[in-house]
Amino acid sequence: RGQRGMTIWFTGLSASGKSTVATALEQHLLHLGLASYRLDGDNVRFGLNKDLGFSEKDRNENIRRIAEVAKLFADSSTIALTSFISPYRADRLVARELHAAQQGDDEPLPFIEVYVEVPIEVAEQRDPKGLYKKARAGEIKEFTGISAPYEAPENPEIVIKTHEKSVEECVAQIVEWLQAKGYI
Ligand code: GGZ
Repeated sequence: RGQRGMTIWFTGLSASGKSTVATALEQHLLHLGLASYRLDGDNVRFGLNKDLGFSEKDRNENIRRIAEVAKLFADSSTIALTSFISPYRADRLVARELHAAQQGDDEPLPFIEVYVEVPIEVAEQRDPKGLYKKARAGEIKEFTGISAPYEAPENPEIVIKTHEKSVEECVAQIVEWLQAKGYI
């Protein structure tokens, strides 16, 4: 049978390395001949979700729409890679259940949660866009990890630590997991 679609859902703090690892993983999968597509702030928050901000309600809706779109990609036999903070456990569960409830196929669409775990001190030290600094100064309200919550996953399929391993090692860890499960 042909390629299996699925969603690989990255979650973690701002500057944890979600997009960096997702981008490298996408390249790796494409080189293996696997159709992959990455959804991130750059192609979603400025388009489909440009009406949404960072209140709890808006983040709920942001994640709900992203989950629906990822499911469509997965249903089209593509590997959807999402890199959003997705700070609320309940929202990630909604995304997971949406994939599990997939109708019409013989199997549910795999949903693989990848927790990009770094201490907040590391993310704040990196601060590539100066957002933590602004959040500390009160110039950005409701900033995840500073003045808004991040609910760490309790049972993610994969945990990667970008402060302990290189991007290549993190990609290899995910690829090995996918191969061991027979997903790729
Ligand atoms: C968190 C914010 C905020 C606030 C702007 N809190 O590091 P970045 O810049 O490139 O990634 C962050 C991105 C988070 O958007 P998401 O769609 O991933 O968030 S969520 O899943 O919670 O809906 C950060 C920037 O947007 N950013 N304001 N207040 N991150």
